[in-house]
Amino acid sequence: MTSPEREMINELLKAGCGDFVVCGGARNAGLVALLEAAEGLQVWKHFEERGAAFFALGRAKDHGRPCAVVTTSGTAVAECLPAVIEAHYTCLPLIVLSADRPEEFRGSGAPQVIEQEGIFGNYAARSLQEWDGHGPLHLNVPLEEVTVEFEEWTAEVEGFLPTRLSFEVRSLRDFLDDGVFRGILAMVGGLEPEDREDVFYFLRELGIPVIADVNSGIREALGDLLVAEGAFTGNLPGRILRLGEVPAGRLWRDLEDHPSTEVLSVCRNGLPGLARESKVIRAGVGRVIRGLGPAEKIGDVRDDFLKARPFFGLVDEKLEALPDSEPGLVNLLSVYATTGESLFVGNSLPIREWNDFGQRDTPYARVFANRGANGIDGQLSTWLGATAETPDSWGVFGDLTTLYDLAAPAMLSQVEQSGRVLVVINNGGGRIFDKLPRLSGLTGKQREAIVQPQKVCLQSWAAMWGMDYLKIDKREGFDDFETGTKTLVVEVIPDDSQSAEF
Ligand SMILES: Cc1ncc(C[n+]2csc(CCOP(=O)(O)OP(=O)(O)O)c2C)c(N)n1
Ligand SMILES: [Mg+2]
Repeated sequence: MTSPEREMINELLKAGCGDFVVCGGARNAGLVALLEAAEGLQVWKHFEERGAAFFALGRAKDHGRPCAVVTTSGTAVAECLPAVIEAHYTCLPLIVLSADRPEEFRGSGAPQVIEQEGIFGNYAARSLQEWDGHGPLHLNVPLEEVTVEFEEWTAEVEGFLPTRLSFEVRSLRDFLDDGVFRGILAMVGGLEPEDREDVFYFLRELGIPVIADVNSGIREALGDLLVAEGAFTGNLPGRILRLGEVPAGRLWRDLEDHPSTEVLSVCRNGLPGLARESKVIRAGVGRVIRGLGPAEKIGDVRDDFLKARPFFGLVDEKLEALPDSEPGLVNLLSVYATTGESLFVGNSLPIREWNDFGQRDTPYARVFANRGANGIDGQLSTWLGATAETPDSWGVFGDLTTLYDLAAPAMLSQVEQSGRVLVVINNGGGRIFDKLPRLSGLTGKQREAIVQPQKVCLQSWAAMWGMDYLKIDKREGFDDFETGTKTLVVEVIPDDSQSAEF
């Protein structure tokens, strides 16, 4: 027997998708039932489509192959938009498979009928034929009637073969050759796991200074090459080579106003990440670097920047003097997290503070973040998807970021929980906005509307989802830290007055 449901699933299997997150509904019941009856597929269940789509994005981050979220018709489809956007900018193969009512229902106002066809606009390909595997795909299936199959069957998932990205090494070579005379700084944002080793050895051979974000996965391995971003304020080099995703720090944004610094980006999405003039190579970063062949040391350039090194010394002194400040506690967390198997760093201050204040000696086994559109939505869900099969996983999030994704722990019973640590840095709102110089003159009322201060305690939320809980408001609080078989929520409350001195 063949049904539209069966045909659609077969297409996805051929495209290399063997991982599905299903959300309940009547219109997609045939799809869900078919997937649940299959041998050889991974099927996750969630009731909330926004989180489900981010979870699916996390799965794609984890294994690099497509993962599909399966929704019913109506607003359920629309809930997937934020994750689709994130997948678009990070070039991840997230698939949305949405059940729809037949064409004649469009525009009728009938129950649960919305304009689903093309709802994601330019963010997603609309057919397998136009999909290159480097970003999201939306397949919308109009169903006359729902066909539910009850029999078990065996699914055969084929290999996933995304189109190869360009292979352009010449502009990179030219950029490096010229850099000898102008001074080159490398800025490394998030990297795909398979690119990390190549980037690391390449930078070591070049011997140039590097500002590396924690989600590059190489930050802590760089040793002497790693320099602090703060040291470059007002002291920009002639050239910047950016590898991977857009770096999180201030310096990258400042480049917007410094056109005299030439920038070349090598990244998967081919977007320059700057509105002003710069160059970009759209490519798998590791592949282009391998194509370049052995890199030659760019002799004395590094010496120009050695003066930047002491900057870390100043940071370390402050961390010691202010141990219960937010940076101080983040630093301590960064040491504890080295015992984990993986680390997800949330947006807003967590990723920035980890870059600036995290330990710099021990690389993390696997590191993730969502830096495509810098959203604070879906962060916990993405983390759970990315580490569904990994024990001892650490995720570090802001308080508003956590409050945004309160239903994410619904997935906990389906994922590996042993040694899982969910850290929430509860500084009472979106405190990144207190750091923005442009916002320093706000009145109390204006500040409240932007920072959105809050005073919730996460203990009962932890209990609600069966998670263990530990509250830490000073360094010594870590003495009680112990992971177990259940997820442990660590609510970290920094000392505001110490944080203010940073
Ligand atoms: C979906 C979404 N809404 C709003 C924002 C704007 N935004 C950026 S950071 C932030 C505050 C986050 O607060 P919290 O998670 O507590 O982190 P903190 O700034 O305190 O580190 C907001 C609202 C965003 N990035 N994404
Ligand atoms: Mg906060």
